[in-house]
Amino acid sequence: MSLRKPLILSRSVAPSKKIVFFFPAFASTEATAPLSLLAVATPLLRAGYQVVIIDSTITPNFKERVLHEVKDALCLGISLVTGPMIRETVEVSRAVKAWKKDFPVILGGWHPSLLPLQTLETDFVDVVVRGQGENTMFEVVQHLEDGASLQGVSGVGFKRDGMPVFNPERPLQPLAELPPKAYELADFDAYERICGRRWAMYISSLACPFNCSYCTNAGVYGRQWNGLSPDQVVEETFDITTRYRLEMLWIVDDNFLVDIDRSLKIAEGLVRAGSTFKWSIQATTNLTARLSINELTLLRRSGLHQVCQGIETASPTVMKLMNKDFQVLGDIYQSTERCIKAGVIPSFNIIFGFPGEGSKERRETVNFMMDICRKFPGAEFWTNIFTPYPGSPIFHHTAELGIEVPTSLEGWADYFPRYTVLPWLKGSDHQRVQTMRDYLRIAFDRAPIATKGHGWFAKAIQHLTAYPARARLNYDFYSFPVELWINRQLKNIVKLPKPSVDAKRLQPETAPSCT
Ligand code: B12
Ligand code: SF4
Repeated sequence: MSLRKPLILSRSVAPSKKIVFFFPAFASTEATAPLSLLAVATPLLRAGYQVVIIDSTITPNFKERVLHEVKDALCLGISLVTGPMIRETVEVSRAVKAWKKDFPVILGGWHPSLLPLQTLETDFVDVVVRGQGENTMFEVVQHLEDGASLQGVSGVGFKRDGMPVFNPERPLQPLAELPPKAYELADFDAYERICGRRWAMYISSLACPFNCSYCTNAGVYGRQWNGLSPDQVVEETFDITTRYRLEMLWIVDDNFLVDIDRSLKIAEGLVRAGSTFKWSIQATTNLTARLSINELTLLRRSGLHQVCQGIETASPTVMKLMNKDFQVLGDIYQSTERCIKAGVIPSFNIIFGFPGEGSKERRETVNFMMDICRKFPGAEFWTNIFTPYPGSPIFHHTAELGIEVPTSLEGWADYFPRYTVLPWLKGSDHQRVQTMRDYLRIAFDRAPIATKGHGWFAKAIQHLTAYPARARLNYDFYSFPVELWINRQLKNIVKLPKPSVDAKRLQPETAPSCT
């Protein structure tokens, strides 16, 4: 006899074994299967449920597809992070609710985890899953199938008589205790048609021991770094890349190098296994700096081709404000040199407009970027504008910083570091920084991790505009941006790889997420 409490979500169809997931477009051409949903799918598949994933990036008629698939399904799960993904989340959920008001819509991922109450207060959201979703979603599905209340399912927020109810959080599980991701659900052919590369994401460790003030990581994972054993990583990555003929894996760990010994053992294992795929990692600059040239060479031999690092600022004042005391600029020069020598691309992220960054501090950062790129051709930078994410330490100070934060789920859709306008960086100042960022883009070569770059013609034109762009950055002069105009024209002539099937074009600018 079931001791579970009565229904919270009334259901007018017979229980189904089919679960539909939707992954909204994330405004990047770096397209591959969403790891979050592949993770959540495994326990369901193992228990005999049918799982359908509809990823908007490879499905232009995604709304119709979702509406079609939910007809005989038990529930709809959506994965999202803060920002533009919310737009399609709203569109699809509203369409489903218009079809059947009591069809369960479950939201999971970083945004619902960080703002669970506000998310649950949205009319079309029935359940939010906070934190790791593998076991929580499985239990939610079982309860829905049994017609039971979600009371007692840890990690879940749901509605009772229209009022939000939150169960206690589910304790974090180490990665090694979680099941492998269901890569078999991924349509790698479709993703390849979008971005020109056949690749996947893989995760080998969770969390990060640091607590940068703009980062949400500590808020979710509590700085409790834990990783898979080298043997497991080697075995799984070798298997996935062989089975699905992948040329590349993007290891999305927040800080892959926390255990350097583990990293080197993974490299040794991959060399021994004779692997041929390329892989890229995210790591902090201080840990990359600990790698000797021999160690980097070993990593390179094993396929590592890029280390993505979040420098974020070169101003000592701002670095302190960001709580990045672990970072030493001098070390970055040395490790960049070693990376380039070993054949590993050092790729860096920068945040402009952090509170406390004035024009002097911004100049220090731009000078540093240019110095690195000039001294070490091959090093690359990606820039963003500071955006205080919920869950990050600095988010608690938004009111005193004069930043108005959205008060509803839908309001967060425009929250995106590509465009962020801040009280201290708006109007012509904001425009100037955006133009400067455009010049930084064309001044030095850089390639997105997971899309095929432009051809030789585009590169040649870019090189022609690179030199005047560098001069402008030197003189901090951005009026009459003719080189940017030339580049835009070029983008219109030389198209990115065009998908041959029904795939949707997204904005070409990519924004790798780095530590
Ligand atoms: C890979 C990645 C990307 C890739 C995504 C590629 C792709 N094809 O999916 C790209 C480069 C596009 C990207 C872009 C951005 N990203 Co990003 N990204 C990541 C990264 C490194 C890994 C995500 C991942 O797959 N993790 C592995 C999976 C298994 O974990 P997961 O996603 O957390 O999923 C688990 C739970 O959240 C939950 N869950 C997730 N979805 C669902 C759904 C349901 C129904 C359920 C029940 C559970 C559930 O269960 C899963 C298994 O436990 C994370 C950092 C991180 N540690 O996760 C940042 C992260 C998600 N990104 C972040 C940000 C800020 C961005 C950008 C804004 C960066 C930028 N500068 O532009 C953009 C936004 C893009 C957009 N949506 O509009 C933040 C999000 C913060 C927030 N508040 O939402 C993160 C957390 C980084 C950070 N520490 O700040 N990103
Ligand atoms: S920004 Fe990177 S280094 Fe800093 S806490 Fe987040 S994951 Fe760690």
